[in-house]
Amino acid sequence: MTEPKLNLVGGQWVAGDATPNINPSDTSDIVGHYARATADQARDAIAAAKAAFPAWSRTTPLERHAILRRASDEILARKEELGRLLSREEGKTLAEGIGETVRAAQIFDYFAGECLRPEGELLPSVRPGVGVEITREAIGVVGIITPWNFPIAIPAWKIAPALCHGNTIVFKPADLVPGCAWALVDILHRAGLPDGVLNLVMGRGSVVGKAIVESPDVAALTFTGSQPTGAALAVQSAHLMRKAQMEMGGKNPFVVLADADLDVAADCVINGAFFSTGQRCTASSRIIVEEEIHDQFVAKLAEQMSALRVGHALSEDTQIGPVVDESQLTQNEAYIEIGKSEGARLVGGGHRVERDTKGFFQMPALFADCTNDMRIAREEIFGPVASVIPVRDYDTALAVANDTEFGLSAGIATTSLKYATHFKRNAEAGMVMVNLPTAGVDFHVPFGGRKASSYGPREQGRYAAEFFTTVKTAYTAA
Ligand code: UN1
Repeated sequence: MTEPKLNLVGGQWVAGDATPNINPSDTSDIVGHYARATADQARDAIAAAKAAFPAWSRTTPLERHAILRRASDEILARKEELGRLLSREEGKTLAEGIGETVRAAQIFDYFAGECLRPEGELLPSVRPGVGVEITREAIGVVGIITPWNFPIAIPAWKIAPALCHGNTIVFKPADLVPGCAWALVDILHRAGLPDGVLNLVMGRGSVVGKAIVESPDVAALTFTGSQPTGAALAVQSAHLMRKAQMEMGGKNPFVVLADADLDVAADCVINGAFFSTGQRCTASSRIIVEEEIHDQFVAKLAEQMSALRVGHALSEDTQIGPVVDESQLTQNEAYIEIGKSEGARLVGGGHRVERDTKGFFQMPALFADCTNDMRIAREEIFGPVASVIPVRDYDTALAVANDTEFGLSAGIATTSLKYATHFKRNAEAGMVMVNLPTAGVDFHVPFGGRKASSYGPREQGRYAAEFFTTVKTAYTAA
């Protein structure tokens, strides 16, 4: 067994049950051993974060900037190594792993800059002889709970703004992918964060997550993960009068109009639905296609899909890595059966494939002849499975796109300015993509959705301040 990587509590690395981190491309490959924290350690971490808050929240913008900059530089300098670690523990391809690592570096770079752009307003009162100042203050201890599908980017886009705005952190990464989380915390610790400002507690939601979400000392909670968990955490946060930011599921539509450039449309669908093994909350899972081009488009997709290379995440020619683990793969397969039993036509894919190593390999699956009321068109599958829904015209396409409990991302392929403009205005989603995949977003602009997809203020870019600060209005008699 390799020396286990430990949790960071109050600036000390503390031991816990060492658990193997297994490579989904090759289950005989142990990425490393990581200590699972206990509930008591999580509580110690919260206490440490609380104790560190007064001093950290009063550091100068320049002090915080320097630390975030150093972290960004180190992540970028180590992008090959960290990208490889990411692909090894999560299963996305090496190109995707390195790309995500670069994105994490860019996020720290962006928020290093944000440290130097504090905002405030100074204005006259409506009363004579009184001045008003509006400032933003740090909130306190932020609980950060992240999913397994973006092991470095999502921790980065929660940790960077939390630190930038002067908060302290208790961070629980997904149990399946502690590797990148540990590396990121190690980098920030060495970059000069004072003890207790960033605490790492790896482990299970039922133990570590529970201790965090139940603590009244956690002043704000930011979570990305499944819809039912996020909804429960939002309710619990309301009871504690705590700020909550929940990024949950999606059932993202991608509309293909008859006037679309079908090469562009097919690229958007293949990328949006199947890259990163479909394991993105922004993945396109409902492909809504105008009847006029339906058969031609489905045939085109089927042809491109059969050429997709599924395999070991670290093999150079792999385009789609494995599913993250056995239970996710079993769930994907269950949905394939549900789709068939609902009367959808499986155009291709969905079956397990064997490779040189033992991993969770599944061919991407496409269903045709779907209706929007089928379970495969309503429930988030979180795997490489997409459903094609034929529609008569644009108006029906828009109605079907919006007929979902979710509202994260919505895409359209069209060459018509009229339809593109109408779709941008009328899609009930937080993010709209025209001739681009529904997944794959910039780091400097708001991220988030509507309806059951998101709860609370947007993440990323300047808008992150809405969640990571609280506004103060101060009146002074002259
Ligand atoms: C992206 O599409 O680039 O968990 C990011 C997720 C999202 C991130 C998607 N929160 O899949």
